[in-house]
Amino acid sequence: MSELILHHYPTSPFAEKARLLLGFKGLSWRSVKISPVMPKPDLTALTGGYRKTPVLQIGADIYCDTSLIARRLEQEKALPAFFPEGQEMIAATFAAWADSVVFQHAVSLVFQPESIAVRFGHLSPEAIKAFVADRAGLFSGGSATRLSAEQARHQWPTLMARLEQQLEREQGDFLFGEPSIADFALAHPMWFLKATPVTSPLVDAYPAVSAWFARVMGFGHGASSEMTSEEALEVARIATPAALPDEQFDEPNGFELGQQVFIAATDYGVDPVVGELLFAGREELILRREDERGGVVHVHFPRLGFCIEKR
Ligand SMILES: N[C@@H](CCC(=O)N[C@@H](CS)C(=O)NCC(=O)O)C(=O)O
Repeated sequence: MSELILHHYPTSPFAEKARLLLGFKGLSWRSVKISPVMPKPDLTALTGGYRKTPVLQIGADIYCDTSLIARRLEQEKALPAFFPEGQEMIAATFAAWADSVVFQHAVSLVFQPESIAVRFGHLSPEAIKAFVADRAGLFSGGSATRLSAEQARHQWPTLMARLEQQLEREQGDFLFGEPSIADFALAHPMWFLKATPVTSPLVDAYPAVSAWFARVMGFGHGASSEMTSEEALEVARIATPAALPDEQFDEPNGFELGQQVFIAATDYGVDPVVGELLFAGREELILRREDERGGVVHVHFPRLGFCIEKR
């Protein structure tokens, strides 16, 4: 059986989400550290251009986006579930909202000048400049627009008051009683804010949220051991991609299997990946591509938030 390989870096909130997903399932995994800024030649050799963090690799199968990574981990180990029976839609939809709306608030709050000064205080002015330029590139060409810090500060108390009330009144220990993907998607923006004393009070002021956050973090990260990016490429090169899912689905825009297409995220980090469309299902799209170093790989994307274009 192929190992689970997570390509990530320590300070990434979405990587923290993925690490907690692995911890919740009690899985063992290999950890490949990637750069927080472009270029990422060993990662894009596997993905074909997708640059966001994190990426999950299982042999020669590459999974982009934590919403799909969660579904793949659920296949790996069904219980405890991210999508508890009867709550599949509410959990997934809440998670998508937290991953976009709540996360974008957290980004704007963390990137306020007072916060940047502390968070990036250890970096040289040149390194900060390079990071800011990289993130400007990340956000160019997509549908996501940066929320101003002022608007984020203005709206944050409403989001947190609603959350505090939900958690105070909920019978169980988690957002919707038992844990679900919703908890992990909401926890990583809080984790991002809690990283420095400047933004931490934005979470700490809410006791029910703080107690819930501690419970989610308590799932930990599972057991991991380091792997180099060269080793991960070699794993992909010698592996054969997994069999395609067995699902009947009519592709609504008429794309045909075998066709050469581009797939890209629509919000930000919209770098297109070129390949042969192998599978298009309700939740997932799969491209086949060949890389000089990684060999034949299948790159998996969620349907939601990604687009397909004819090559
Ligand atoms: N929808 C994506 C979002 C991932 C994301 O925004 N990751 C950030 C880091 S937290 C990123 O890619 N930043 C740029 C980079 O790492 O190159 C997911 O769920 O995986």
